[in-house]
Amino acid sequence: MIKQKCIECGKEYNVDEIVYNCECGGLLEIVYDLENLEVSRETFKNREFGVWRYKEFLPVKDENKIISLKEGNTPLYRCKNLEEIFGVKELYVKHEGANPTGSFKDRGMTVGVSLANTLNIKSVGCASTGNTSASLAAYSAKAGMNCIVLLPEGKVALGKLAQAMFYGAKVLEVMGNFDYALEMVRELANKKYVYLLNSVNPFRLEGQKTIGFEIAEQLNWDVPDRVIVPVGNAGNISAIWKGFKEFYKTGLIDSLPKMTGIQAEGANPIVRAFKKGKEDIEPYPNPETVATAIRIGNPVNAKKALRAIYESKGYAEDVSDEEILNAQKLLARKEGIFVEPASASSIAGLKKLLEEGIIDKDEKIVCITTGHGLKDPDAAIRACEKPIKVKNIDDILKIISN
Ligand code: AN7
Repeated sequence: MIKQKCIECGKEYNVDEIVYNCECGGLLEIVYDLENLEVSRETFKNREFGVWRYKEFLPVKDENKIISLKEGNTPLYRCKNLEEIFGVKELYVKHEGANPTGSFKDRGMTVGVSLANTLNIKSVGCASTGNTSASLAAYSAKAGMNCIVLLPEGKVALGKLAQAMFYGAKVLEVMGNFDYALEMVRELANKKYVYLLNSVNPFRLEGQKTIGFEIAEQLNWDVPDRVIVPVGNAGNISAIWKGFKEFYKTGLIDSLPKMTGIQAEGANPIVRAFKKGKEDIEPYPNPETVATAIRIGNPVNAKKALRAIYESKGYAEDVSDEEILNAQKLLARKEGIFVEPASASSIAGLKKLLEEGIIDKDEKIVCITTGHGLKDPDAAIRACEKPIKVKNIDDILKIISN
């Protein structure tokens, strides 16, 4: 039996119950009867790649209810040029920007919106720094649901805003930051105006855990020593860890990676808690960073994320905006991978932790890049020299010969 279970008190809820938190206030997670799950590495072999390849580990069983845009199956790039620059043995980038709407959120939404579909939900909603809204807008459009998204005014990258609008969501700009927008959409959900699809909804994380599954399969079941993840609302790092643990418990893999979370200096409540050895965060009142996707001061999944980091003997570190932008450029110019600023925090974090001696140069490392570079064209253009205007061939020749 698949259940929703409180990570604090253990109280269980059925999959068709609409609850976002336990009555004790704790976060919920989805649990399976893993002991009785009959899977082997061959189970998946002849199936299509993507999130639903791992259906035994997912909570929607009626295939007619599945809303999919063929998410997942993202490339895992071996990054030889960065290996040389950083002096590490084996480095990979798992590029989640290659998903249908350009971020890892699609993995969560295919499961969350499909689950909503099994419940005959008509209206869905979320607060978002941008990517969640773009993804929910797309999946709810395909499902024929109404969609309302609450965005922090003036702080959502242009590509994401364009997506949410174009897929047909009702877009509300909240005069305040993401944390405030999330408070409001949670109130709408509690009053049953919308089904909430932020990552406090544990079904979202079920889709996102397939990042861990894919990494294991793409590396021929030889699990990396470390996975480095950009952290905002802290759902994804929790989800990826859950995925690895489930593959471990069912005997599909025989080791686990150290989960390493990276935040921006201006929005780093999890890093602060980690460095004090705490299980809980103190909300960070006025988050600010160029990486608007992770401009979050009060991450809802902080407890799950901190547990993942402690359990896996991982780490949490913050990086400056300058380090983020430098890493973003380096990844594009040395490996041909264009990611948005938040995504480059995993690369910036790797560099910093190598310099600090926290990460060993002999480790096999996977950095997750969470969103596509085209999401934030303004940030990209700001970081580059202006194009040069030319009138004729002489102008061009002059420039080339300089
Ligand atoms: C590119 O879209 O929170 O730690 O509302 O878009 O799971 O929150 C986005 C988060 C990292 C952080 N990278 O992931 C939203 C939102 C990118 C992101 C994160 C986000 P979580």
